[in-house]
Amino acid sequence: MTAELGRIEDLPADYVDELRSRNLVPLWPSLRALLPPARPKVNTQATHWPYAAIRPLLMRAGELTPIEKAERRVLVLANPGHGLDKMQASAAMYLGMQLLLPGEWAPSHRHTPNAVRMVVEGEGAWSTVDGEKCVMKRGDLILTPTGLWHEHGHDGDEPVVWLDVLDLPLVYYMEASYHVDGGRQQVRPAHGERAYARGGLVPTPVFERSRKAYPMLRYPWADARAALQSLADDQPELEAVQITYANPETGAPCENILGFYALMLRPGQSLQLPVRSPAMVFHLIEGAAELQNEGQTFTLAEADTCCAPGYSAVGLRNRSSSEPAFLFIADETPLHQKLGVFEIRN
Ligand code: 1HN
Repeated sequence: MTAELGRIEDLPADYVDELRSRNLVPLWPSLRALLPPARPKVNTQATHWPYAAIRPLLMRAGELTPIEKAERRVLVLANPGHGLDKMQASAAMYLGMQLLLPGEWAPSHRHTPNAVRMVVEGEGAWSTVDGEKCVMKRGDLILTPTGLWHEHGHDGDEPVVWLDVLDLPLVYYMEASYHVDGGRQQVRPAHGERAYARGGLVPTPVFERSRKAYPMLRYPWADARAALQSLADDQPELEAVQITYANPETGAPCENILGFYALMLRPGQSLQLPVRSPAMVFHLIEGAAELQNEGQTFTLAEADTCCAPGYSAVGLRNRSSSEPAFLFIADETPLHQKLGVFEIRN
């Protein structure tokens, strides 16, 4: 059994005052709060952000605030468990819905937090990352890893919206978050998604080895969807039809801190995920789904986003009995694994 420890009130006030005047604090009154028994104190609350609620507010932001006054026109998906002003979805994840209107340009910069974009709607926008022009189509995943220049532009004629996922809360907490502004990037012709278009076949320069830490910056949805579909067809017994967005040179997660995945739920499928330490974010790319977490049930429509805390069970269900459902997932697994705190509890 866990013993009761002494409280701050048990100590003479003059003693506590003297400690504090010397920048000292007794540990024992706070020890149980710092290390709760068996399971951490988790602030992240299961939260659902329906796209039907976000979209009109985002379009209104497009009318209210010109891009020059926003630089990035984003509504942040803030978890109430952390307090909305903290603008975090979980301990390490930030989420935002970004709007770019035809003809707009979001200028080039680079920063220490890692980002990805998951394209939600619209055509004609592009993101230039490290000199590589990445077209944005629904369901595409585009990386902007730490330190790489990135800017967004739009040559089309309809609003384009994407979901930003960053490890900003973690990098900010580490007092390592900053940005640098830059000029327009020189666009280079090469594209990682073409060089690495076939699994297991990796470009092999004879005269020089590519030293790029992030060789592939755009993961087209058409390829990810086809990979899930062939996996499901090839392995009819496979319970979780899931792929990881990986660095094609190393097989490691495509970014250092957060992990990114796509999951297919077969028609009518229910899937109980194991209880794991990292928090997770779910974004429905295609289909109709339901998510259960800690006694709550969220009905997900296309383009809805949801988060679930770590150390809790998540259940997913495809609401359609005839069509598959496709989810984009972001989580804190690479971070937990690198720190040695990753756990699966089932
Ligand atoms: C950022 O650079 C972008 O480049 C989007 O589109 C969202 C949120 C916080 C900090 C930097 C972008 C961001 C961000």
